[in-house]
Amino acid sequence: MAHNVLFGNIAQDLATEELYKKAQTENIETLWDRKAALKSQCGFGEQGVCCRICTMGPCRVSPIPGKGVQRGICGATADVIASRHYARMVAGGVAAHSDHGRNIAHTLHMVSSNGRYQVRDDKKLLEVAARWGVSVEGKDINAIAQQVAEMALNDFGKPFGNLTLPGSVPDQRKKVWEENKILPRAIDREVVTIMHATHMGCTADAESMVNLAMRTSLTDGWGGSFIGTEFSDILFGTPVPREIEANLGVIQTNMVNIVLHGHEPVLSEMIVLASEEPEMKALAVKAGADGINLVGMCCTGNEVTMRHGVKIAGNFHQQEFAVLTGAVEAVIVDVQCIFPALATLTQCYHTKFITTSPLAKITGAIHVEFNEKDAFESAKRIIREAVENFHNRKPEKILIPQIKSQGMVGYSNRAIIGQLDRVVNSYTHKSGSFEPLAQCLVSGVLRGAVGVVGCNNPKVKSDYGHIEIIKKMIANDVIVAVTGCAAQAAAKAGLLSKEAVQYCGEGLRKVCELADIPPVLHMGSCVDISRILELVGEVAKILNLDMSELPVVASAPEWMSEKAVAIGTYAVSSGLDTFLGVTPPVTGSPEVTDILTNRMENWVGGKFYFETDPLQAAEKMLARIEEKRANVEKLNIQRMCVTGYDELSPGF
Ligand code: SF4
Ligand code: MSK
Repeated sequence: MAHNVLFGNIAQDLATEELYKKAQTENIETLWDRKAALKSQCGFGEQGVCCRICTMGPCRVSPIPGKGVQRGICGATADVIASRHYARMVAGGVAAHSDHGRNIAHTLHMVSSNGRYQVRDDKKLLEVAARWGVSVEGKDINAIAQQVAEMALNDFGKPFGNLTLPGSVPDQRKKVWEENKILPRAIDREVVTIMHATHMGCTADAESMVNLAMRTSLTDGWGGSFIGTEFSDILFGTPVPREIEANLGVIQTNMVNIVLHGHEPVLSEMIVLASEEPEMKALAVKAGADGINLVGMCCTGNEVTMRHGVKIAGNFHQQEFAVLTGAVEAVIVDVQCIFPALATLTQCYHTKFITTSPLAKITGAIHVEFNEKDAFESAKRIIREAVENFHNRKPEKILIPQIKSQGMVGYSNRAIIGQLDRVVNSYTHKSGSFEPLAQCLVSGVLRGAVGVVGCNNPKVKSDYGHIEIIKKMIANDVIVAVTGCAAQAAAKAGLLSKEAVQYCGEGLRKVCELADIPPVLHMGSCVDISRILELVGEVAKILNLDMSELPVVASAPEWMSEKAVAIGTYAVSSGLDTFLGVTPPVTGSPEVTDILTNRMENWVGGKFYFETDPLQAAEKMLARIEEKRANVEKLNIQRMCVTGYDELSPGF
């Protein structure tokens, strides 16, 4: 097999580069080789003008107006084809995130006082019960949890009415959604509506198509993902700040190494619990290891690092490289972002590739079905498979790059408020809110805030986009919230560490030192972008502004999945400009491109920017933040006495 990718060009982090060299020496194929083997990718597909919705096609139409074939056999234009494809991507992403939320809701419904799934955060449950209108008087905590779970599950398929929106949505935003007819209905219904509307012979109008996609996307951010996050916190605990390590150097030579990869915390929580059992540890020692070393990858990695401090092995593009260390006994996966390539790759080593979800069976993997009803026993079975594999290691194949970084994770909104309260004078300031953050934004000590989220994509050198954008933001006093694989990129680059204040502008540095936080806040997994929505919504409410008026933007520098299209669309629909570092497959339609990057702003106050150069993107983000600052600078906010922040808020 030919390796066509030059060393030094694939990833920002040296651990991956080191292992890519090993792959070349051992003649092992990775994503980079498969990317190179594809040579040029299909231009029609890349621009979104290939339709295969019915079997009269596939129809490829010209991306250039007036030149070449302008219509598919049914008469669909590039605008129709590209907008339908975009809407289907949104529906796919919403379905994945929301089904994740649904699974967590089902798990919440299973809680009992003596079972493996229990309510770990009563306070959060009571807050959530209030939002769902569940009366708690005289009820046992498990009964409350079950009723809350039922209410949420009904929101997926209720026949009438709208989605139960969280209280963090400002009234101004709801009005925008009403005016634009994008106030979402039941989650499943919106996904089905897109599948129906994009069927052959339905919507053939780009504006209407994008409008439907926007409504559907909102059921993800403020629905399925929101439920996923809140219910995970109730079940497994609301994250608190903790120090962790990240990168492939967290894999250890003398331990049974188990990579947890995928998305949902239901299985991984049980694996963490089971791995701590003396029986499991004894088994590992008996096998000749010092113990069991769980490490995380992608969003499962984010879930378990936030709640248990499980070390992060890496992000999306490192899943193959973890196996290439030759020291991984098992890769255990549930759903989403799993390379089928792991099945063949793991056969080159002793690594067992274990799938656990009926939704993500992979040819060549060992399937050990995870069953929530006997969750703990399933988890132990899976760990046993890994431990018993330890003796199959081939020492000559082991190479663990000695590269890792330290950083802080676990900044749930409750944790952020807790940090802010440390510097609040409780006599004059209502503690327990984002007010200090709002003040810092108004005064200009913080110029703005940005959410940097999303995946890796081989169209971009891994992590390069994430890191360049984050560095530029913090240098300009813009605080950064990260989730998903962007968060792990930041962790590997040391940007989640409190020492990263050295890269900050003066204002952000002072805020971080006072609140004792890093300038880049790890807020969790991809579904946890709902935490960012909640935070932005609450700050907007404090300032009596709409979310679109805040100096806040979103960025997905290296996105690749349909989920990211859903996220970007709900971010824009929530009023946040969203900067995409990989151009979505719509540019074959000037109409759809114009809607997404221009006209959407007239509808909802936010729009997409397509900018593949991260340095250019960063400049545009800063310019947009400065533009939106006018909305907060005109606010005549009564000066609030906030110890420590006083010196930062001279304008109050
Ligand atoms: Fe071609 Fe129209 Fe069928 Fe699409 S729906 S494949 S454009 S005939
Ligand atoms: S895991 S969706 S590669 S962020 Fe959420 Fe990473 Fe993107 Fe998967």
